[in-house]
Amino acid sequence: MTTNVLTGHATTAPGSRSRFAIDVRDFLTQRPRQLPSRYLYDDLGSALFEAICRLPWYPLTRAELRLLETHAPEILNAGVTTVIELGSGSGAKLSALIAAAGSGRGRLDVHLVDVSKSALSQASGALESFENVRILTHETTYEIGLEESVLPRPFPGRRLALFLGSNIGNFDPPGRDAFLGSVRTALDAGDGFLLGVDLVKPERDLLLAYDDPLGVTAAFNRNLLARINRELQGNIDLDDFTHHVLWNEGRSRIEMHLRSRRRQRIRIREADLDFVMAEGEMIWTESSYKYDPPEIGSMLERSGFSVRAQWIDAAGGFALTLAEAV
Ligand code: AVI
Repeated sequence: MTTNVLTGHATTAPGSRSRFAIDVRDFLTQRPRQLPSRYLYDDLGSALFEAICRLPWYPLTRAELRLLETHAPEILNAGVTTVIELGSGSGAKLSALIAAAGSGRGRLDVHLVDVSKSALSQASGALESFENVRILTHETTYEIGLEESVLPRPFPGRRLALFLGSNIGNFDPPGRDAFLGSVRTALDAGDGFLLGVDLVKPERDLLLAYDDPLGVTAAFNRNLLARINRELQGNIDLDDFTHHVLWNEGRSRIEMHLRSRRRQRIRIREADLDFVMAEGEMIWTESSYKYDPPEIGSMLERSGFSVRAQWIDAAGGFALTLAEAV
């Protein structure tokens, strides 16, 4: 089976529309047909994802926030002088962390890395009222942003890289290990890495989180087809596709698909594509891997980190792991 190579949930950078066209062509002609999940996040997709994070059936965001607030003084102790958040989103989590760290925290340089300009300006706004915090933004991919962030070390102290929201779950295992390796390479021994990961939980709860009764996740998924129509001049009738979610227990991942309701011909002019989909045929749009707490420690250790603490939110089935580069 061809693997869906993912680089996180970032919006495509401006001007990369032809990359989108190339990827749509490459991935839709593979078997199984697929689309990279990063393209789910255009403006509407990002707004729908924000709404998902508020749904009662999607506990990840609230669970992670509880853990960040509870353990902030340990996470952001006085030795940390540089924070690098990979995929800053709205900045709400980092704000909560800094606020809850209280007076124990010293002066901070905060690097926000995101491909979305609007996410960076929202996150900068959320952080600007903190004293002794200097904000530096990097409108680029995780990997490039990380390299840029570690270049200047204006004052002594440790760096702390954050990768929250279980974004690691959207990487397939080889991509995940490559990503963790690149984080480790960018950091110095003694620097910290905080990783938020969603845990394996009962199938019923997982399916509800990704196929919510309000249909917000279905809209998030089908919006990818609307984006293809709009940006690449596709002729896809959204009503001809349903949101389909399954728990692949063997691979420990939730899979999101778009299932064709009938045999239909799809034309996407800008991607130079014209093909027929059979009734019931699917387009695989996202994988969301779920882990057990010990597996998180093992993957970090394999990548050159040593686990310093792991905190679990049992109600939300979520783990926050603090590791140190060794
Ligand atoms: C961004 N990412 C961690 C989310 C997840 O849970 O895999 C994306 C998402 N897809 C459907 N709901 C949320």
